[in-house]
Amino acid sequence: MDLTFSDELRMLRDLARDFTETRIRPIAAQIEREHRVPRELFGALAEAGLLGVAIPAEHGGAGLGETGLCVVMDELTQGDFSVAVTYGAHASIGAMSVVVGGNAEQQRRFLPDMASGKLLAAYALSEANAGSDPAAMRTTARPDGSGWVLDGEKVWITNGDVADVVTVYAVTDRSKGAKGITAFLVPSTSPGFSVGKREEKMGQRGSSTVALAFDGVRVPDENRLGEIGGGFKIAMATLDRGRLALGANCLGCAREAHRLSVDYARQREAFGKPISEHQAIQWMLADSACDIFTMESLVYRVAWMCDQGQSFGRESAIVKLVCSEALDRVVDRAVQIHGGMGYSAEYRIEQLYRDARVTRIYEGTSEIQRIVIARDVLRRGA
Ligand code: COS
Repeated sequence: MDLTFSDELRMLRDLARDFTETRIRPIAAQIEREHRVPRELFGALAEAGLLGVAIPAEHGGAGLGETGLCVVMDELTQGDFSVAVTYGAHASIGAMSVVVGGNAEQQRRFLPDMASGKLLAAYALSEANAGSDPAAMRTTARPDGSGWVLDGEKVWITNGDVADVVTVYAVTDRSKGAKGITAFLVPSTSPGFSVGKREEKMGQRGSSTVALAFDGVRVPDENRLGEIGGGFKIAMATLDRGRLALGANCLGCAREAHRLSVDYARQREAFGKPISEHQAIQWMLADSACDIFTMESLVYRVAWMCDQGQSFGRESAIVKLVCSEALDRVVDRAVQIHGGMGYSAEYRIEQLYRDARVTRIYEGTSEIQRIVIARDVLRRGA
C-alpha cells in the first residue's frame, strides 16, 4: 500500500505552498480588514496554473483530480480561509458541476476557459427557505421556444458577484419533487440576472457571499446541464466533491491554528517556564495533533477513492462531518492555549476561530451529513 504523493502532487503542493507564502500571507490582514479578496488574486492563481487543477487535461486543466484540488485547498487555507473558499467556489463546486454534469460539447465550451481563469464559475443551489432541503426550492425554469426562462432568487452564493457563469438549479416540474429540478449554466451578463445583498458574516469575511435574482432570465437549451429533471443528482454529486474539498479547507485551517499554538506555547511563560512545559498545554497540543492526523488521513484517502472512480458519497459526508468538527476542537484549544491573547483581534487565532465556525454549516450541516451517512449505512450496510 503506497500512501505517498506522486512527484506531480509534490510539485503541486510546493507550488501552492509558495503561492500561499508569497501572494496570500502578505495580504491576509488586508483581506480581513477590507472584507475583500482582491480580484487580481484570481489572475495570479490562473497564472500559477492553480485554477484548473481538477479539470481534466483534455479540457485544459492539470488533470490532478480531487487529490490535486485537496492539496491546493489544504495549502491556500493555511494562508487565508477566505481566499481558499473563493478559490473553491470556482475550482471545486463551480467547475465541478460541469465536470460532473456537462455533456461533451459543454465541457469543451466551458472547461478550458474555467481552467485558464477566463471564465469564473459559481454554484447556486440554496434559497432563503431551502438550505438543508434544496428540493423545496422555489426558483423556476419554464420552457420557452428553444430555451428556458428562469425566475427566482438564490442566497448564500459565494462569488455570485464576480462569477461569469453560474450553475443555477431550478424547478422544471414541481409535481416531481427532487426529480423535477434541472440545472442551467447561466452567464452573469444575461438580462434579468442581478446581484443582491452581500452577507455580513461572522468569519471568512473576505469571501463574497451574495444573493442572486433571476427575473425572466432567458437561457438557451444548449446551456441546460444534464437531463431535464436530473439537476438534483448533479447538485448532490457536485456537493460530494465539494464536501471533500471542504475537508481539506478544515485540515489547512487546523494546521495553521496548531502551528500558531505550538509557537505561542514555546514562547509564553507562566509559573517560571514556557507554558509548553506544562502538561495541561501538552495534552491540548497532543489532542490537536491527533485530530489533524485523522483529518489528513481521511481527506487524502477519500480523494484517492474519488480519483479511482470509486463511490465515495458516504465517505465524503464522513470527511465533512469529521473534519469540520475536528477543526472546531482544534481552534477552540488554540484559543485556550493563547489565553486572553486568543480572544484579542490582535492575534490571528481570533480570526481562525471565527473562520472555522461555518464549516459545520455550509455545504450541508453536520446534521445533514449524519443523515447522508445513516441512510447509506441502512441501504448498503455498515
Ligand atoms: N449523488 C447522486 N445522486 C444523489 C446523491 C448523490 N450524492 N444524493 C442523492 N441523490 C439522488 C438520490 O439517489 C435520489 O434519486 P433516486 O430516487 O433516483 O435514487 C435523488 O437524488 C433524491 O435523493 P433523496 O431522496 O435522498 O433527496 P432528499 O430530498 O431526501 O435529500 C439530502 C437528501 C438531505 C441528503 C439532501 O437534500 C442534502 O444533501 N441536503 C443538504 C444540501 C446542502 O448541502 N446545502 C448546502 C448548500 S449548497 S453550497
